[in-house]
Amino acid sequence: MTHFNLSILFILISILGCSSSQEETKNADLPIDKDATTETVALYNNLKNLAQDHVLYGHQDDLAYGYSWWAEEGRSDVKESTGSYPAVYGWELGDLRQDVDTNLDGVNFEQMKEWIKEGYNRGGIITIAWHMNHPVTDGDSWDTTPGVAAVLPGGAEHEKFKTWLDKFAVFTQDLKGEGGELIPVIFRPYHEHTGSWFWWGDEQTTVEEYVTLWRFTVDYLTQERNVHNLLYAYSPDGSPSRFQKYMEKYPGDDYVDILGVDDYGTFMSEETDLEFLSNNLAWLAQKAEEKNKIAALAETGLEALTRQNWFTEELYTALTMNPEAKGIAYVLTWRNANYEKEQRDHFYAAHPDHPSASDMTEFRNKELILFEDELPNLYSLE
Ligand code: BMA
Repeated sequence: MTHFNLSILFILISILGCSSSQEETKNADLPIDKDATTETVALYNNLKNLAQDHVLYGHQDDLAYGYSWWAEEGRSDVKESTGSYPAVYGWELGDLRQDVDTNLDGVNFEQMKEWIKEGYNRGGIITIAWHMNHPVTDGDSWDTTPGVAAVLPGGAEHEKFKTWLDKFAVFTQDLKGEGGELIPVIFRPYHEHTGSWFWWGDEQTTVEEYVTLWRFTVDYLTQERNVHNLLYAYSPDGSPSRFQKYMEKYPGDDYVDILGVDDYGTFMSEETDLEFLSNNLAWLAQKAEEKNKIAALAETGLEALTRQNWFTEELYTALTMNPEAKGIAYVLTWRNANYEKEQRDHFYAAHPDHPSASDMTEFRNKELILFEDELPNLYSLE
């Protein structure tokens, strides 16, 4: 064969070998994982576009339990209060390391996978946080003994730590949609590290340790475990003294897809500083735009909704007071702990008997806010 014919043959093979998924994603922005699955790339691009006009609403543990029920098919406090499931479903992997089948709040991991599939199949977005156990003391994530140095390469618990990441990798590869495709997940590890209540916290960890922990996690999952259905969300605590440290331990643009923030502090006193939160969200949205990434209010809420109109008067105000704040992609309120099980009012979304249900419905009806039944297809680039 002549050199010319060989070249033609090579070009033909290249064209034929280019899968439809590569074709589909070729003009799209890629997340930090350049081998991310087609659906993950689609979610990244679609969420970024949707954020220009909307903010999606999310709720932690929404399908697993509510204030007055536990693991009942189809139920959701959010749906029963507002008429729709949330657009974003948050899940939690604390205790995954142990040989136990439930997480730290009693949610069964196998059932969790089914709820994740259910939410995804309806078009929702999945995000996972991890109150990871203490690698040295075997305590929980609130054990503030410094622990990061021990899990880094060369550290005494590095091998043990890798087995936890392995468990997580296996968990993520079990998440498949109806067509067998991997379900994209927004992974939000080592959160609120500008506070000092976790073993990876501010006082517990140097800049270098935190950055190395984060980068090791991303590299290990993508390169060693071939996990390619994750977007990575960074979410420092956003209270005044802590928001100033937002970039101090930032792992770098090559390691973060979503610039998030967790903020409960704003709503904890009667003197809530909505303007402060609104300005922080505006700053985040602007930073995300500069970096061609996504911004989010990754965790927030008013425990027990003690101010009935919190959704419209406080949360919505924070999302709109500074017009740039609207640029964030989603907001997630924390879980509705089951009262019978936990004997406390630890809930952050309305439940149908709560007086906030109508206010939450009013929030849902705002043009800016999207719940699940208003979502376009987020998993295709068409
Ligand atoms: C916390 C509380 C805890 C819970 C943990 C993980 O903020 O809700 O009760 O165990 O999140 O879900």
